[in-house]
Amino acid sequence: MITLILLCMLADPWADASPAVEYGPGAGYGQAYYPENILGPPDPAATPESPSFGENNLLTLGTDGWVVLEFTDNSIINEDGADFTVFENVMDTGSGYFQECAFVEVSQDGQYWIQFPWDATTLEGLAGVMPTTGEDPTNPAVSGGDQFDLEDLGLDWVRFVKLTDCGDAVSDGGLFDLDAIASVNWSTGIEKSTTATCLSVASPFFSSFTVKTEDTGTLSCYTIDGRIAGRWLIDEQSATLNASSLPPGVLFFVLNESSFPAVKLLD
Ligand SMILES: [Ca+2]
Ligand SMILES: [Ca+2]
Ligand SMILES: [Ca+2]
Ligand SMILES: [Ca+2]
Repeated sequence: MITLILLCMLADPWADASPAVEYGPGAGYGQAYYPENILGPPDPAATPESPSFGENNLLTLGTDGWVVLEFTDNSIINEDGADFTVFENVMDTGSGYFQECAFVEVSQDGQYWIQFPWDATTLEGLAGVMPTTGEDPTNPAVSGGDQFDLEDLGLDWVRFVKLTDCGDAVSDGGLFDLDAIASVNWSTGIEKSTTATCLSVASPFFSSFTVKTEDTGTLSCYTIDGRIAGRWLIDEQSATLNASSLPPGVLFFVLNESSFPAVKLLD
């Protein structure tokens, strides 16, 4: 069995990409700045009394509109307490909060989604409820925004978050304006393991990796077109190797090729 743990040195806790969006009626605000205005940290100038504004900071989804955010250099993982925070431009008006809400779903593969349970009366389980403080966005004790705990869904980790404007399902102030999502508990490692002698990896962003194997021997790395990209002698059951010379794209790692069935090409 080989286990590869791929580590990225340049990871951050923020959402890194937005692979899909569908706007609803009333959308438009912030579209010229999408997706940069919903990636990275929340607006550092935001306070409860003077929340974020400006199309470079916010994206309005429109009635029933939705957007998917992807974490490509980190995963959100389940550890004690809240695991990520969603920031909207909720305003403290002095007589209450002006709230525009969204449903929150998470996914490991971007295909299968699980929604956080929500309550239309208390707004619990929705995003767009609590204002942003401007303090450390990765610390739920001070950050404000709306926290979500993967424990509630029985998930160990996710890499996608989907926000859907509540439309008419919730009696709120209007249209949800997304500022950012911050991971609270996160990991830069992506673990792949196999009981076979070969596994493939499609991530070009890792800068080092750890190999764990029950067998020692020679680990070879090939590109998808069969060129050798790296070869290492694994003489301990755990070794950390530098990946900086590996090309991007799909890579195949084979432990002890002699144990790999030979293929003969016919011409
Ligand atoms: Ca990130
Ligand atoms: Ca948790
Ligand atoms: Ca708003
Ligand atoms: Ca933003």
